[in-house]
Amino acid sequence: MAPPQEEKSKTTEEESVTIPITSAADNRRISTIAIIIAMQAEANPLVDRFQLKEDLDCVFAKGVPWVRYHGTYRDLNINIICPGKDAVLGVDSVGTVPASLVTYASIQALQPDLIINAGTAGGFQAKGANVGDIFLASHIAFHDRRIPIPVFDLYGVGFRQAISTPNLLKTLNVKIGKLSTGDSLDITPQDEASIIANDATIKDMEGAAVAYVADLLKVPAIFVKAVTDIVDGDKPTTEEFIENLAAVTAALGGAVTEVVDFISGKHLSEL
Ligand code: FMC
Repeated sequence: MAPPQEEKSKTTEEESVTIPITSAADNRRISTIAIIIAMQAEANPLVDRFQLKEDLDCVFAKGVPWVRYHGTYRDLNINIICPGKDAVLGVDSVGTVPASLVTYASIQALQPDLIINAGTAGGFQAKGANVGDIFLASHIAFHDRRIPIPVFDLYGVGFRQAISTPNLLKTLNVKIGKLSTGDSLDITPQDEASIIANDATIKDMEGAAVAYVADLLKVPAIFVKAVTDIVDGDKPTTEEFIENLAAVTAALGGAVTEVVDFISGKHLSEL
């Protein structure tokens, strides 16, 4: 997660976080990528596009619902990992706990050169987000881990930076913004205050958990998020999310394909 060429980041929040300089060893040609996706509907277009096969002889612990699709696309060894369906309720295992577990297990099992966390998100129109927009997250933080004790407060926010990808940004038709993560689809007034403090443009339920684990294990990560709903708009989030999910996941699939096409044949420093 270390941004190349930056020793320290800029805002007050970041001042307490020293970010290590990327070592020469980090500048390898990207060969294996792990794409972490929370919902099956978000993964399906990409599984088809890259013609991936489900791993039936699973690399993960026996009995977990986590699903891995894998295959070769161009020169890349591509893995899509979903936390799968809740064993009791049968719904996608969204949220930070499953996301951090699958990220950890995927890094241990696959040793990826790069993690891509792809998914849908809510967007703030006051910060320039529209339904269907694709964002690359520059920074990631939590908005529902309130610990009002000095230093623990910063730990709760868990501020991280994605690797810097200036060339990817120049090439793709995407926006850049800060991402804030919490374990709820809805938003409370306290969440809203934290999201504003995080200066976030988009809001999801997994990004900061993936960022935490990627940073922990020193694997570079990027975050591709497609906006399904406008958080500060008139429509109720759940209705808008469901209404737009199919179209927006198709757009997400297209964007992640472009990202993967761009990554193919490149070193980390070329992103
Ligand atoms: N708030 C939080 N999460 C989401 C969102 C919003 N307005 N829109 N879409 C999402 C994402 C989350 O990351 C979950 O994976 C899923 O979609 C909603 O349960």
